[in-house]
Amino acid sequence: MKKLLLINGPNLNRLGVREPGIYGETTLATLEQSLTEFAAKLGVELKCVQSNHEGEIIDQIHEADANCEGIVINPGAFTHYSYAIRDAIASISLPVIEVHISNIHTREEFRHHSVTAPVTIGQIVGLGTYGYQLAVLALLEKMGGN
Ligand code: CA2
Repeated sequence: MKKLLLINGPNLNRLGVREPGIYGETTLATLEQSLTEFAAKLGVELKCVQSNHEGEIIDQIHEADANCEGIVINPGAFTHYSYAIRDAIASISLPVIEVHISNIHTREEFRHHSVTAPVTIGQIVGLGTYGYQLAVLALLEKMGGN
């Protein structure tokens, strides 16, 4: 069975708790459960992790290189400045897709730039939590369908 890793970065454990106008009303637990079910229907085992810590995210990326076939990552605010997470993604051989729930290009200037996107195969922004499903589909396509 194909294995994918979902990584959600800092503050995404607050989904559905605050700022529903920007991030929607879906909680992280609901997002992880529905994406796991969506992936299972496609014959994919999805492991879900969330961390508020840069080093933990880097460790997860390294470990996935040996255990998974692709990564969906929302690095949260680390997107905009973490060269360490960028280097971790560049250090592995898996396809990685970056997802942002909000449209980072219509928000504050500092959110417009991603230092991690250039080392991913693609970035999905502004489509809410649906973006995670699209990322799973795109990874499957990249891996040769199912
Ligand atoms: O749009 C996204 O998915 C972001 O990655 C979310 C990050 C933000 O720093 C990025 O610029 C864009 C922040 C996640 C914070 O999530 C919250 C959820 C509910 C309430 C407060 C924060």
